[in-house]
Amino acid sequence: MSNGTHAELATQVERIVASTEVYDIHTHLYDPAFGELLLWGIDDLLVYHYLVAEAFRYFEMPYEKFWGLSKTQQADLIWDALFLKNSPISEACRGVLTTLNALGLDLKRRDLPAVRKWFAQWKVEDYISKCMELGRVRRISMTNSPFDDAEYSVWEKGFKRDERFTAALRIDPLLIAWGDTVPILAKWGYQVGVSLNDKTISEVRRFLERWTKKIDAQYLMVSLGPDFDFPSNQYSAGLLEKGVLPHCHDFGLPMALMFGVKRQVNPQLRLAGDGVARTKMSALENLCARFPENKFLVTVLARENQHELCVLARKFRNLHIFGCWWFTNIPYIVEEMTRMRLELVGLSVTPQHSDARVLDQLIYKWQHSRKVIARVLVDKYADLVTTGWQLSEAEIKRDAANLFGGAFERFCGK
Ligand code: RAT
Ligand code: ZN
Repeated sequence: MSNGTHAELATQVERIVASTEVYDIHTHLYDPAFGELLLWGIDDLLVYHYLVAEAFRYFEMPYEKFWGLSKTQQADLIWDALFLKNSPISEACRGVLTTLNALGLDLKRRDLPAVRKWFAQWKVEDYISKCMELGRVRRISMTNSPFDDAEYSVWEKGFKRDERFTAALRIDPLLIAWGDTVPILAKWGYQVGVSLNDKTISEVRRFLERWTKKIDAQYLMVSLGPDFDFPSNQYSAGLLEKGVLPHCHDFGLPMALMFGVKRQVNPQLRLAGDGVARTKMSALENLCARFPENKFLVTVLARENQHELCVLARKFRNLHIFGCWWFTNIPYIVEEMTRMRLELVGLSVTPQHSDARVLDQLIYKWQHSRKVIARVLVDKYADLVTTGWQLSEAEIKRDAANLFGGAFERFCGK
């Protein structure tokens, strides 16, 4: 067994990483049964909130004027500002081009109407397969919220599931806006009050049980802001401790905690208006220690928290790190985070999820991430090879499969 020259090793690793199919463990995509909730196509690619935030740096119009325009008009303005009047070098802009190029469109022409025409001939069912094939994605985890009216009615009506889409039960309103959520739960027939007494907790658990079963949730999830602390007298801490984590434990499901979003720093930007703030990582440390029988899937948004997160993963095997999320999903930081994780934790991590909101984004998010992950792996393997250690093709494939969903499935106990 020999890994050959450095160039040969690099080619081998890049080939394996490029072809390993991934379980994309966090997206905002939907089973096609959800109809229009599944976004796809050029206009949705262009009005992605990552691009909206960038485009407003060039726009001079009032925010409300932009929001009053049709999706096509908004897309036209973004194309003009971010692709024509300036070179599209940001990661989110580059992503549109990677996607169109992979789909076989001619970018030299810069012809948006022709691109729209090309998309118009697709049927969504075929297009899902096309995007999954180009991104080499085998499964897609949705983000499913019973608190979203459009989604709620589809689940309540029932539908035949597309096996490629798995569900994750998102419960942000329950944990971070408890006061507003109590009347919603009451309207649905749960006997809850604001105070977290035994009756309320058992009703919260009845709600969680119903939705976990209804959607066949693979994990539960929440995004927590910078003020979250544990233990504390916050409702979120109390609900996690008394209701959500016991529920996860009984159903053998991980709880995904996404830390570090500072919501609505600029509400005029709507979905694009959230920011970042550092997280008190002692809260996570306390959760991992206090609930050793629970599993925590964790990603953090602040670059400054990444090292602490890796150290915590070394201390707690009930903690699984995933993804380079949102503002950290730029090649420069993905590389830094991936190196740090592999060097400090090893292969029991999930380096990336796509967070795709538009189906087509699976293509670029995975192409871009694979490139960086391969680069880091080549370096790490090359260091081993200099010691005399050799890696078989099967071993490299095993490692890649773990990084692209295998480690996650093992952590979940699947
Ligand atoms: O990355 C994003 O698209 C954000 O808007 C959020 O949705 C984030 O991913 C989340 O799941 O809260
Ligand atoms: Zn997300």
